[in-house]
Amino acid sequence: MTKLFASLLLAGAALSAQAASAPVTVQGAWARPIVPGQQSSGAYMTLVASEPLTLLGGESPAAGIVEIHQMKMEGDIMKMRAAENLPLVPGKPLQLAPGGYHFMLMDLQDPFKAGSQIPFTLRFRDAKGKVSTVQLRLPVQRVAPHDAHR
Ligand SMILES: [Cu+2]
Repeated sequence: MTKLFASLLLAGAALSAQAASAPVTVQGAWARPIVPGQQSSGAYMTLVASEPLTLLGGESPAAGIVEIHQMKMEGDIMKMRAAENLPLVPGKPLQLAPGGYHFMLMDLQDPFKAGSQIPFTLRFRDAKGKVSTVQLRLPVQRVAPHDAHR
């Protein structure tokens, strides 16, 4: 494949990603405020896909680096590690919540003050390899929204 052809394909993919929002609903999304000196924040939400999707990651102008992380108890120690992507089973909620999967926001460009909102983009890939996105605004607050699942 020539370089030109490859870049045309990429441009096409970017256009279709903007045209179609991913077939997924996002519930109870929020991000944690930071205290002075803190270098990172976490973002949490519940995702329900209506077709098989893979969560590829997230991005935000408020953070230079966004990674999918997983917290897991290993013996007595809580460990955090990066996950490259997460598969979504249609109709089965995938929870990103404190103590489990979460988005780790690093290289923060925003003070993440309680009461503010952070733009956030989720990126998904469907079974055919097509990439789509969902745009959100994450409320910055100290606790999870209560009525997320009602
Ligand atoms: Cu983390």
